[in-house]
Amino acid sequence: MKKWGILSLKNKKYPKETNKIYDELDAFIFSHQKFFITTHESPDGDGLGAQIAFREYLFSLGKNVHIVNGDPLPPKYDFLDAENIINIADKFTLPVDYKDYSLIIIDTNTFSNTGGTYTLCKEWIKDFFIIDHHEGNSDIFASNLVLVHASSASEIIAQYLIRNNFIPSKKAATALYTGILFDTGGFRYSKTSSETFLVISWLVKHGADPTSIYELIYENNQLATLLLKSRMLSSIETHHQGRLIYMELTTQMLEETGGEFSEGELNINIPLTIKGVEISVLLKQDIGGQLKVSMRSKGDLDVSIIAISRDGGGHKNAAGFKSNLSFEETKKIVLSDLERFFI
Ligand SMILES: [Mn+2]
Repeated sequence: MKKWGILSLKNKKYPKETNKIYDELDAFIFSHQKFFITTHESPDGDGLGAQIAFREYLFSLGKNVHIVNGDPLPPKYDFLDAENIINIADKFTLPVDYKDYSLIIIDTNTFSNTGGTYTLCKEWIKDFFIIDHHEGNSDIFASNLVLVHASSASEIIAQYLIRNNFIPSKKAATALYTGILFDTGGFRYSKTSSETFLVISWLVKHGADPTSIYELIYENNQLATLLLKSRMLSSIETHHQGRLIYMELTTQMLEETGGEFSEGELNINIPLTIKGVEISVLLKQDIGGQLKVSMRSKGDLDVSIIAISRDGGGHKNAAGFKSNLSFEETKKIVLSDLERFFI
């Protein structure tokens, strides 16, 4: 993937290819009037922030826009959707002219990962456009803006809005800031770049308030979240002399603590704070959901290889896949797959 970003745009060496990438999105927007915007199932701060800001941009161009997601947003993001603009696919009434709509998919490169939205649209949607920063290439065949060096989909959208001289409202700036804050783990993960901070500077200039967003995201937890974390930490097993930590998030833990699945998932990052740990693996299942495997790694250990070999996806240091097997069998498989890193 090519170098890109604000710096790149100012650098005469790169304007052609960078603009070409954005030109495709310009062309897609220009050639359609009506849009649904969606993100992956179990939406996170990044997908939500990006779609809220992108909706505002499309509105400013006089387009018809509906956000339609497969799952509700986690309660801690309610502040992003005070006006209730996010629709859930299984409760959404399609407009009569729904066949005139095209679809913009944000923060996943696989249409089927949009869950309920995929079920709602797959039979009749004619045209869709992917805006994403994940590796893996399931549905990248035609129109897309996939920049794997970007910290987040929100960063890509922000860059695009800057490039198109769009001035975001405080609400849109807050949404994008939240997306970047979430996907960079508070500006810590490896794709956090100088360009990330340039975008952040632009967002703060347009009204995103770092202090209040921090408090809303990180100091607004429920007791149930803490109890769920405690149960998950009790499931920890160490392997390979403490270099790999395995953990579980089961439906039983969710039922007994009342914690949210989306909160529990985030605990996968905790084992990486332990000295000497190189890989963290989490087997997780939401109530009524499918068993999923998430992997996090440090440095050059590329866990996306394992995820892609099992029909999943992700980045070098953060990847996952779905499993139709039991917890016990899935655990056996993933631990065996990961042995290659410890030979
Ligand atoms: Mn993301």
